[in-house]
Amino acid sequence: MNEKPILVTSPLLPPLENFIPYLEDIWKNKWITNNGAYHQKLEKALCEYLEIPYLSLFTNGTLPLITAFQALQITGEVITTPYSFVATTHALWWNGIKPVFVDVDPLTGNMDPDKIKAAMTTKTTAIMPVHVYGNPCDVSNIKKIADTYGLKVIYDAAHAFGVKVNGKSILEHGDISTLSFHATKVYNTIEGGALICHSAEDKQRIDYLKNFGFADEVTVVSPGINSKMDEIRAAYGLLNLKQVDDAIKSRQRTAQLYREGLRDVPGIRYIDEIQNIQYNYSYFPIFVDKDAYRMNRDDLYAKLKSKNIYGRRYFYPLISAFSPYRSLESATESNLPIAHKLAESVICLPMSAGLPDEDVERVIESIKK
Ligand code: T4K
Repeated sequence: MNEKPILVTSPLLPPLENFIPYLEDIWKNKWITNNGAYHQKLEKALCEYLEIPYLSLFTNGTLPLITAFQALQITGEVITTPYSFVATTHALWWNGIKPVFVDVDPLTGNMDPDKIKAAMTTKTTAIMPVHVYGNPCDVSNIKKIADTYGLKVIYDAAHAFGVKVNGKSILEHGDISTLSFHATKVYNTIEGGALICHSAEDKQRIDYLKNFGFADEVTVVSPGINSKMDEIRAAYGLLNLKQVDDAIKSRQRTAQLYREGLRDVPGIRYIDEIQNIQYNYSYFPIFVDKDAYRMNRDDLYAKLKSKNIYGRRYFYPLISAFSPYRSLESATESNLPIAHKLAESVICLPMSAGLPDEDVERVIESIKK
């Protein structure tokens, strides 16, 4: 056999010849980090592209999450989801906040708002949902609960670059949303991320926080961190922004091929699209029902690997199953039955801009056989 490997994803890279003049300019100016010209341009360009007023760039997608809790001075307990990448919960741990896990919606894997109230205690201060795979959370019900009980909402929108509901950015919701621009994401700056807030005052404070807390040369307003994006990655990000629409279109085509190819395969489920949502096609998860498919997820995963097809089990194990968190009361399997079921049945299929149709067909055929 040894057909060529098909990886779960492949980064969107700007054309090298277009990047070189940007590098020459940076070399000439000798301004390579600390809110340089490319950094400022990229913040502005991203606000325009995403149709949001305030965005602060960060060096990755984990630090804006950590900073969000600092900025909002959140303490005590935060209600969150176990069905995500581990950075989501680590952001609470780094702030000395206790995570309280609640179960998820069986169709999307997003936090189930009906589970929030029962998880609240006198120490609850905020809710941290995740738009998993770029599928929007039930933002209106989450807002209702947050408003009723005076809780903040911080959305981990790492997967939700460019996603819209009824023509409006999903990033408008919550007190803060954060993005990841990691190499594996729909839009990347190699490593990178952003924090989206809703006022100039909040952005100002967040910009202080990501620069050690400096408000000016002699004033530190709070114990900030260093999370500034450098000029080289900001320039790279400007170039990638020019091709992200085409990249999303290409991913959409792949998603369409998977949908058509896998529609009638017994025991294989994928997440249906909803009409009023503009998706970014960041991931293509399938969920394997071992009885109907007559093979369990891990066997299919191994079978695909043996054919040089590398899906990934995002998000298995659940965050609540990892050693730092598994002794929490909310981490028990009986509290999170749906999250466990999804984590044990999911495989994210290969998905990247420019993935050749014949590779997609090879994945489909391997699942069908
Ligand atoms: N919140 C959520 C919900 C997240 O999903 C993430 C990150 C974060 C927060 C934190 O954001 P960051 O701090 O990371 O910006 C990946 C990513 O490292 C991570 O960013 C992402 N979520 C997570 C879901 O997936 P791995 O360990 O699966 O990546 P890795 O290195 O195994 O790469 C996967 C595949 O991508 C490789 O098999 C091939 C391809 N690849 C990867 C890289 C890095 C390339 O072709 N080239 C590359 O340079 O974590």
